[in-house]
Amino acid sequence: MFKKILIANRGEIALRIIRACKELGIKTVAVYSEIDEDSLHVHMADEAICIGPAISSKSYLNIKNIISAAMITKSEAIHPGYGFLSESIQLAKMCKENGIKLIGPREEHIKRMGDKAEARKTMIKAGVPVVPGSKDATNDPYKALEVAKEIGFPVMIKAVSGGGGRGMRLVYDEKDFINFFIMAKSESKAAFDDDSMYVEKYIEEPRHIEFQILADEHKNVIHLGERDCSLQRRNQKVLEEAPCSLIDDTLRKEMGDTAIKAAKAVGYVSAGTIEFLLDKHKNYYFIEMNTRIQVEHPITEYITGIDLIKEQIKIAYGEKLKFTQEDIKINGHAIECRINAEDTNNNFAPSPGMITDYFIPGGNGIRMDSHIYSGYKIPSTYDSMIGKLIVWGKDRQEAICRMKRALDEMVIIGIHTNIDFQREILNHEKFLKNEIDTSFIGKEMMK
Ligand code: MV4
Repeated sequence: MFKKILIANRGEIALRIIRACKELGIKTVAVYSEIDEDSLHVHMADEAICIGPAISSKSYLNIKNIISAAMITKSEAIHPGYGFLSESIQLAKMCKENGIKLIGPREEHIKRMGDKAEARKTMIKAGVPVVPGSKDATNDPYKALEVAKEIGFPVMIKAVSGGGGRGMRLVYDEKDFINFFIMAKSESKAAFDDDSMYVEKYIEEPRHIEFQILADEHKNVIHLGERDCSLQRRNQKVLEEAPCSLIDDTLRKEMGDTAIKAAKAVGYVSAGTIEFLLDKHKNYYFIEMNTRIQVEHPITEYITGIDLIKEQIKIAYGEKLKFTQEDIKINGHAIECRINAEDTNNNFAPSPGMITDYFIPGGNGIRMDSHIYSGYKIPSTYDSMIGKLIVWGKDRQEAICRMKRALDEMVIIGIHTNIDFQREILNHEKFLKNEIDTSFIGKEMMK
């Protein structure tokens, strides 16, 4: 097994990876920016190296400094976590050139799945259902309009280099298409330096369902069930749950087999996520593949009993998966509430600052993945998520009840948080009746 791993991330996911390494007997190296000098991952790691100033481009996105830190500390592998460099082709390249193992997918997988139009083509060839839409990408609004007219409005304009909702635009009426396309294309050019776009039929009020995949370097590929990530605000997930109560065992097997087919079509290795849209008639369509560990991975860990970060590390070391698809059993129901330092009464504005008091909920089936502590100063430099509260229950009702109790116990003094917003969701009649889809937060919670 690896002797030392460098964690190229910060916050709760850096802690999460350090904890998995410690349990595997692996030494850890933390990297941190100047403003993160007192962050918990720095104190928890065996070694820590400052890689630059607060601004991400000069620290957590600074590939040269991260590779140098790995060389200086003789780290055999780098775990990028999620966000930052977790889907960076350049990091994958530099790791390969320097004989450092990147714990995650290979460069060609990141490239192929990072191009969302290419990913569609790969899936069509593999017989994976995709949303009706463009065969090829284009930056020509009139060519795109022809595709839109063929598939029929409403349509979704998407950026080839986008993903996660970035560079996406919904168009209901043909008369708006050209202008919306030109705007989306220029946003994509500005954000990703790529103005290639594609068009899909808009799936009305779908569920956003993602299947967790584990694939080793010996062509073994399994799925660990699904996560329902439909509750999103401005394409940021707010609350996720597993399993999705709309999916019965028959549909789960069918969608899981399709997710495995998608991963095999790519020749994928490591942990990955196949994203589907599930419509009201239970038709499902591939939309994206994420080639990284995801924020919401703990709810899958809770219902399957599998430590996904440890599995990623073992796969990267070349080990075979120790279990087959038949070994994977979904037990109970898990919910994750993202805890953000934001002022929900002030348009969810970030709320950085000093945490003067902090009490973590406890008891049966409660997990709090967070790097905050009493006396910790939340910087304004990075995103506002300060932790994830995850609960497990024998069924959805018990999980909801437990989550409400945990949110009531949680104390975070000194900053604003979205805890009350989470509580409102959990008390909402439509949520309790599981009558939710991707429009729920926009329609029901932002009135
Ligand atoms: C869609 C869609 C409906 N139809 N594509 C959002 C993020 C990215 N993973 C893809 N997403 C979607 N793609 C088609 N053809 C609905 C979503 C979607 C969504 C859209 C608007 C507001 C919230 C959303 C939450 C999840 C998924």
